[in-house]
Amino acid sequence: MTEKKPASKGVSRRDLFGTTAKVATLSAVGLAGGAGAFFTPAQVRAASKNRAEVGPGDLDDYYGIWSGGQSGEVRVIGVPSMRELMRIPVFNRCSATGWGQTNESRKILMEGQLPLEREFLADKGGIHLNGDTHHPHMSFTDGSYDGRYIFVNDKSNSRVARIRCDMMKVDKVITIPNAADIHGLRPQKYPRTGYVFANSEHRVPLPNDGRDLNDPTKYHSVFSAIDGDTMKVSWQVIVSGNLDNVDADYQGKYAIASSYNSEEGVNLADMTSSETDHCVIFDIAAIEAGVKAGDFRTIEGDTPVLDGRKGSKYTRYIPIPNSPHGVNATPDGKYMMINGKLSPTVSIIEMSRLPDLFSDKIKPRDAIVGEPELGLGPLHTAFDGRGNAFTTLFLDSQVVKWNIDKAIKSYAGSDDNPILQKIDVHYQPGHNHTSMGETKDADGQWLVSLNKFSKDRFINVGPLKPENDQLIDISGDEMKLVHDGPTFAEPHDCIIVERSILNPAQTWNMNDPQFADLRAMAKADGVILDEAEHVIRDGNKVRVYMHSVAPSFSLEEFTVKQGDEVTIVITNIDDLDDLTHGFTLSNHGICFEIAPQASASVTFTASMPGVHWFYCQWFCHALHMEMRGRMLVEKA
Ligand code: CUK
Ligand code: CUA
Repeated sequence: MTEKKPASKGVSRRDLFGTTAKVATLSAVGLAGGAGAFFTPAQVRAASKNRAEVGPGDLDDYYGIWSGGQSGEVRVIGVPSMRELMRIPVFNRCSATGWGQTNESRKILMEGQLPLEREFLADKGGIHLNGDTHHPHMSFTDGSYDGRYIFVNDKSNSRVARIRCDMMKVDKVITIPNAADIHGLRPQKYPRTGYVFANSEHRVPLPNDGRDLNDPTKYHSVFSAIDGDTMKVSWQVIVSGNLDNVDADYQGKYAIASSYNSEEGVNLADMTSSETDHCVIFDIAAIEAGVKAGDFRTIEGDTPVLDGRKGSKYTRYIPIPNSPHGVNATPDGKYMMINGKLSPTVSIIEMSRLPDLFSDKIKPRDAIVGEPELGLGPLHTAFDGRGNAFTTLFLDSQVVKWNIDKAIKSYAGSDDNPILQKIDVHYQPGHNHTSMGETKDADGQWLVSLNKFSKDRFINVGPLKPENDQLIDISGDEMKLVHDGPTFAEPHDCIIVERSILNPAQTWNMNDPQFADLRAMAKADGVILDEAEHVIRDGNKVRVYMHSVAPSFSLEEFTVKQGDEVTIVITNIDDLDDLTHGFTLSNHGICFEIAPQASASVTFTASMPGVHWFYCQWFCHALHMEMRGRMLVEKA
C-alpha cells in the first residue's frame, strides 16, 4: 500500500501566479487615466473600440453553449472572445476522454435505450457511435436559466441527453419511444423545467414494426414531454403533419411547435404542394388531465400517447404560410414568433389570445397579430429585451433587425415600417442567438449568427469548408459585425449564458453518484477506491485497482493471463485544479481521462500475451513521460 500523498488543496494557479486579467485591467485603467478607479474587464472592453476583444488571460462575460451538429458533441465557447473553451462528448465516441469506452460512460449511454434498439446494437458494440446535436438548452426556473442542466437532442438516433452543469458532463441519455428523429427541443420556462419538450420530426407508422410499411396515411409524428428531473417521457401527443421546432411559453401553459408537410406527403413535391402549413399549440394542463383520465393508448413501452390530431381538445392548429421553421418566444412572454422559411414572413402569435382559441371564441388565424415581410428565408428569431427582434434570412444571407410593436401596428393597418436594419452575414444563416435572449433576462449585448457556409471567409482548407459563426454587437442602435468564427460540422444552435449562472466545480467529489457502482464493486472486493493498489482475481475476471498521483500510478506493473477479462479502475487522488491524468493502454485502443478526485474504469479481454505499457496521456507533471507501467500478459 503506498501512502496517499496529499496534494495542495483548493488553490488555483490563478491565485498562485496572479492573474493577467488583473494586470490587463490595471494597465487599461492606467491608460484611461483613472488612477484609483476600478473597472471590470467588461467595462474596459466597453471603452475600447472593439467590445469583443478579450485580452490574454482575461475572462469572457458569457458561456456560449454550442451544439456540435453531426460531430455529436456540445461545445463551450467563450463570448465575446469566441474562443472554444471545452468540448463535452455526448452522442459521439471521444478519443481523449474515453466517452463511449469507460464503463461509467457506457452505462449512461446504454441505460436509456429502447428494447429494439438494444437488440439492434447487441453485435455493434452496444452503443451508437454517432449523433446529430441540434438544440442545446439550459434548464429554467421562473423564466430564466438556473444553471442546473443543459439538454440536447440527437436527431440521428432519436435521443435526448442531459448535461449536469456542476461537472459539465452528461449524466443521462434516453431514446424517445414512438419517435423517428428528435429535432426541436426546448425546456419548459415556467414555473421550472419541468418538462423538456421534444419533437419527433419524421412521420412513421405507430407502431413501427413492419405492419404498415407503405401506407403514409398511417404515418405519424409525435410530440414528447420528458420529465427533466427523472429523464422519463411523461406523455406524448400524436399530431397532424411533421413537427419541426418548438418553444415553451413564459406562463407554463402552452408549448408551440412549427409543423411543415401538413400535406402529409413523403416526397418533396407532395410536402411543399400546399401554400399553408401550420403550427401546433399544445395545452399542457388539458393534456395532463387527459393522461389522468386515461384518454391515451400505449404503443412502444408504457408511455401514454394521446391523440392530438386536428379536432382534438389537446391542441389547436394555426395556419402559417408554407413550411414554418423556428419558434421563438419574446422575453416579455407576450408573443411567439413562427419563422416562415419558404415564406418571407414571421407570424406573431399573441399568447394572451390562446385561451380564447382553445375555447373556440376566436378563429385560429385571429391569434396572429402581426406578419411582417422581412426578406427571403426567415429561419430563426432572437431578441434584445428592448422590443426588437433579429431574424436570420437564409436565402438573403442577412440578419434583419425589426421592431415588434411596429410590426403589430402595421399589421393593424398603420404605415409603420418595422424593419430597422439589415446586415450581411457570411453566408446563409440558420439559427441566431442573443445573450440571455431566450430568457426573460435578455440583455441585448451580443448576437451570434450561425452561418451554414463560409466559402471565401477563411484560407482554403480543401473541399470541406468550416461553417462560420459570426458575432454581432447589438448593444447600440446599429448591429455591428465584429468577429468571424470558423466551426466544424455543424453547430445548429447555441445559447449565450451570463457567466455567473454557470458555476462548474474545480474537481470531482469522490462520493459523487457517478462513482457509486465503482465504490460498490470495490467494497465487495474489500478495496477502498482512493487507497487502491490491488489486483483481485475472480475466476478469469481480474479487477485491477490503482490510483494516480502526479507523476505516477500506484501500480507500476500487474500480471494477468491471456484470455482474462480485465477491469482497470483508476482513482485520481490529486485534488489540485486542472490536474487531470489519463490512462492509455498501448495496442488495446484504450484511452480515458481521470479528472481530479474522479474514478474511471474500463473492461477488456487481455487476448495478446506479452508486455503492454500503459501510460498517462494527459500532460500532468515534469515527469509526465515517466508516468507509466506495464501489464504483463502470461500465455494461456
Ligand atoms: S434547425 Cu438547424 S437551422 Cu435543427 Cu434548429 Cu433551424
Ligand atoms: Cu499523469 Cu500525465
